[in-house]
Amino acid sequence: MSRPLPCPQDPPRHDWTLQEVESILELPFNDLLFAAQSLHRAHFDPNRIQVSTLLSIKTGACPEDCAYCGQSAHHSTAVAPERLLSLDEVLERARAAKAQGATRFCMGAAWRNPTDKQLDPVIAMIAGVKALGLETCMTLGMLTAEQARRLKAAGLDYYNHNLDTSPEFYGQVISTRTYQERLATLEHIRAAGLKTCSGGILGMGESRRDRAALLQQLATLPAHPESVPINLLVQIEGTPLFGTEPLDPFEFVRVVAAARILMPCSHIRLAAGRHLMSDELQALCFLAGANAIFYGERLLTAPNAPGDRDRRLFERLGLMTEPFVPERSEPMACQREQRAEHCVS
Ligand code: SAM
Ligand code: DTB
Ligand code: SF4
Repeated sequence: MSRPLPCPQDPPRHDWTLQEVESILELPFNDLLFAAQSLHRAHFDPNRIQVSTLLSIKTGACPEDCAYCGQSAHHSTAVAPERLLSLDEVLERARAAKAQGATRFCMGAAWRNPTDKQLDPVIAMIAGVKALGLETCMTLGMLTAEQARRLKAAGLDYYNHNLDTSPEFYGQVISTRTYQERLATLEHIRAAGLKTCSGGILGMGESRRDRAALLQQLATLPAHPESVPINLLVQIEGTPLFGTEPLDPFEFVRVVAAARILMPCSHIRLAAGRHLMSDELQALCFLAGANAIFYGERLLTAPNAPGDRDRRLFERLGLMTEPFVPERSEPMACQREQRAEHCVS
C-alpha cells in the first residue's frame, strides 16, 4: 500500500529529525520519486536546470588531508601543483564558459583558508567575471567573518563550502579541519549576505544513516543553502578512498529526491561523478528533483561529463538551461506559486 507523501512546505521546514530523514530515504522508490517530483513542480519549472562551470584557480599542494581529494599534499596523486592563475587566464576561461552556455562561474582554490593577502587577486577576479555578465561563485576553504564580508563587498554571489558527510563519519575522512569549523564558515557566509552552496559526497563508504545525517545537517541550517551539490565520489588513484565499494546508483537517486523534499526551494546540483553515470541515471536524478549541474570538460582537476554529451542529453530530455537573471529579487524566492494537488496533508 502506498504511504502518505510529504506535502509542499510553506515555508520550508528547518526542524527535520534524523528519523524523519531516514524514513524519507526508506520510502518505496516510486513513492519517493513521485513525492520529490511533485514538490519540485510546486517550486520550480521542472524542465529547467541551472548550469555552472568550474575552474581551479589554484591547484594542488593543499595542506588539508581530505581522504577523497587528489589535491591534498598528504596523498601521492597525479595532480601537479600549480600557482594561482592570472586574472587574464581566469577571464579567458570565464568567457569560454559563457560562450558554452554557463550562467555561473565557480572558482576553486586548494587552500585550507585564504590569507587576507591571498584574497586581493581573487577579489579582482570577481569583478572581472561579473563584468562578463556571469554570476560568481568561489570555494577557497574556510573564511573568517571579515573575509566573507570582503568577498560580498567585491560582488561575489555564491560561496561553496561543503559539509561533505555526517558529523559521525566525518572523522574517518578528514582530520585537519573540524565539522564545527565548517559550520562556522557557513555561518560567516550567511551573515555576510552571500548565497550558500553547500552539500556533500556520497559513495565514500558511509552508511545510509550517515547520508541521512548529512541531509539533516543541511536541512536544519538557519537558512537552506541556495545550492546543494550532491557529489558522487570520483575515486582518485593515490587517495585513501581509491578502491571504495561503489554506491548503488538508486541510493544516489534516493538522496537527491530526499534533498529535494527537505529543501524544496534549493537548487539541488548533480556535482562530481556525472561522467560515471549513465544518461538514464542522470534522467532519474532530474526526475527526483535535481535542477543544476556543473558543465564543462573538467570539474576542478577531475573529468566531467563531456559538453556535447550534456547538450545531447538536454535535447533528448527537453531540458532547457535556466536564464541568468542578474538581479533576482530574493535568493530563495520559489519559481512557482502553485502547490501540488495530490498531497495528503
Ligand atoms: N579547498 C576548498 C575546500 O575544500 O573547501 C575548495 C575546493 S574542494 C575541491 C570542494 C569540494 O569538492 C569538497 O568539499 C568536496 O565535497 C568536493 N570534492 C573534492 N574532491 C572530490 C572527489 N574526488 N569526488 C567528489 N567530490 C569531491
Ligand atoms: C562541489 O561540491 N563539487 C565541485 C565544487 N563543489 C567545487 C568540485 C568537485 C571536485 C571534484 C574533484 C576534482 O575536480 O578535483
Ligand atoms: Fe584541500 Fe579542498 Fe581538497 Fe580538502 S577538498 S584537500 S581542503 S582542496
